[in-house]
Amino acid sequence: MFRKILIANRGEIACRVIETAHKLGIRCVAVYSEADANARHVHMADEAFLLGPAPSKESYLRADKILAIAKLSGAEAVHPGYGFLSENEGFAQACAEAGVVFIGPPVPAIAAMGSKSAAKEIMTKAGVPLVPGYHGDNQDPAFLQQQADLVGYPLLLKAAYGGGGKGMRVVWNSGEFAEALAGAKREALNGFGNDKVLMERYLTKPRHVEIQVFADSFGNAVYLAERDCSIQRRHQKVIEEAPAPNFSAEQRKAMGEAAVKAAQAIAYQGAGTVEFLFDEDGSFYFMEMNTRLQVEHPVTEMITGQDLVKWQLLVASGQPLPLTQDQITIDGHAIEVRVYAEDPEHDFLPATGNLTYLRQPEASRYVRVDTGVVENDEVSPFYDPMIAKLIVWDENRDRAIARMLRALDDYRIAGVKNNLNFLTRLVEQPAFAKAELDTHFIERHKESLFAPGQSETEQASLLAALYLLLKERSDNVDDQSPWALCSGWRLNEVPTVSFPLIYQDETRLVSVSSEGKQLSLTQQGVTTSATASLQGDELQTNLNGHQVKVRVSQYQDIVSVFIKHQRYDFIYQTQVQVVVDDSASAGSLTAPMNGTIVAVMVEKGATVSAGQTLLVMEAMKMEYSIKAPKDGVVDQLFYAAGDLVKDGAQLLDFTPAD
Ligand code: MV4
Repeated sequence: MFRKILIANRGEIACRVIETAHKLGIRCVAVYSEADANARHVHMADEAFLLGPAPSKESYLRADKILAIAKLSGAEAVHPGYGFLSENEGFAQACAEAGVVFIGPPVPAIAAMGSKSAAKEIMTKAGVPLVPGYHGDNQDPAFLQQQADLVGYPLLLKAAYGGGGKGMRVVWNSGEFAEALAGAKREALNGFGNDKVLMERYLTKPRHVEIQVFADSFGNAVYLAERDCSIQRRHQKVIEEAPAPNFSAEQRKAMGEAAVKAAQAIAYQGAGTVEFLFDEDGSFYFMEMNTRLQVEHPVTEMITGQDLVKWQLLVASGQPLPLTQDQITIDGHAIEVRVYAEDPEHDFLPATGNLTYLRQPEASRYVRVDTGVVENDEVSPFYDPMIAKLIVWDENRDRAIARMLRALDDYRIAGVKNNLNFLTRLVEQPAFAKAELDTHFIERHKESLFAPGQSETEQASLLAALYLLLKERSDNVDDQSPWALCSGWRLNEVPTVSFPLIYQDETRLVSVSSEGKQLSLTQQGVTTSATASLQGDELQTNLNGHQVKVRVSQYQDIVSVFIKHQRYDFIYQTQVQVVVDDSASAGSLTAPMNGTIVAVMVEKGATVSAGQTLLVMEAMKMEYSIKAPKDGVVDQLFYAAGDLVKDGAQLLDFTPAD
């Protein structure tokens, strides 16, 4: 086994690889860009080297630098993770030439799968089923039209060197073909520098089912069940699960054996994935083979109990596969969702920013979180905005869904827009429970997936106000200053304290008054009686007899209330108006709480009018304006800016005009 490896990647997959390597006693060398100097993968590694500036081209794609670092650090092998250099033939070749083991398939196997049409040619010869179509070299438009008419419609044009669904065109009838062909060729040339296309019968409602395969250098090859990855949007997987629902043992075996045949046809070694389209009638067709460890490998690990990174390390170091086909069994059901920094409400625009608050569900035998970030990390615009993969396992699919919903509830992120709420809606879809899966799932259910949720803004703003109130109180209690000896807030001396909270550009005013522990909240004329306690980020409240427990986080002036996987962000304006009760203030004005005088707005002897601000006080992060209750004269001022005042202290002498 290797003593030391280099991980040529970042984020969750770099962390994932380091975890297994460390379990096996292997030292890890990380590489990082300037944006990742403090990243989790760097901290987890035993040593780390700077590659260069943040853009991938200047860092994680610098094959030359990475190899030089491998040599320099004495790493015997390089794990490329997924993305970046993982399927780069040139890099795998350069590793071989430098005497560093590339933890992946042999160079010719990567090369064989690089061209879709060449891959299909190989698979045809190997007897792996393909969608009927044409994928030959003759690209003459008239010839292709002829072939298209033979294949029949609807038909799909694909770029031979394409990927990710780019350069695909559906052709519904013969008359549309010529124009679609020209378009597909143009797109293929622009996108992939080669205008070769292939065509296939178009399957209108397929499932994406892929097989995990593994092969060693002794000619052994096995499959580790399948994954259903049908729930995608724009060729980005969103949910993956294993095993594929409603799959018979016979189907699993047939597809698994076809995948192994595919791997053997290209003398594969290491971890690979063979993708199939699975048609409604139960037939399946080879689509492509991914020559890397995939993002969604954890669902396979959860149902097989195997560590696929360990398998990769074993095979790459020249050892045989740890299990034979007969020894590989599946147990239960696993589901993975990809937690992304993105805005589902705005066409899934990638989001960036600081993860000001990040709470993950607790890991257990049922719940796994694969992530490369920690609280306060930045989601930068330079890389894939995936925050984490949330994976659950249970005895069956129904229970796994329940686990997932609970885990999503326990996942809380503030500071960056994310898809947690969208994922919850997906997993909650009745059609998902019924496993009515195909590649059009999201499109088909978009109405309910994007319907405006039942808004609980009213309740959220009450909770935000309660949080701020209790936070203030506990901050005062924790205070080591002499103020801590005083009774803290005596809210009953404040006729009304208002919390102005801005929610989606609208200000909501929540007024709070208290009598001992009993609080009274008023918002838009509606009064709610409440009691509340705050422990860390957990706010427990009783609102008109309904006990609720929610989590609240605050970052600077943003207060985030989490109610049922929905996040409500309020901007808390710290300028607060204290409406002083007339009768109580005849002759003098007193401090409504312990605090600091921020500004004295009038001079001794000044004639003032009712409502005019006389003093501004600050208590924790809030400012309070002390206003003249009536027209009158300020006879005496007792404090200056910067002075500390105690709750109840007389601030000034005031003589009303009448
Ligand atoms: C297809 C197809 C229907 N019929 N081929 C999309 C990405 C590329 N790897 C293959 N893709 C498809 N090929 C035939 N003959 C439908 C898709 C497809 C798809 C496949 C898997 C997962 C999601 C998809 C979303 C749209 C289209």
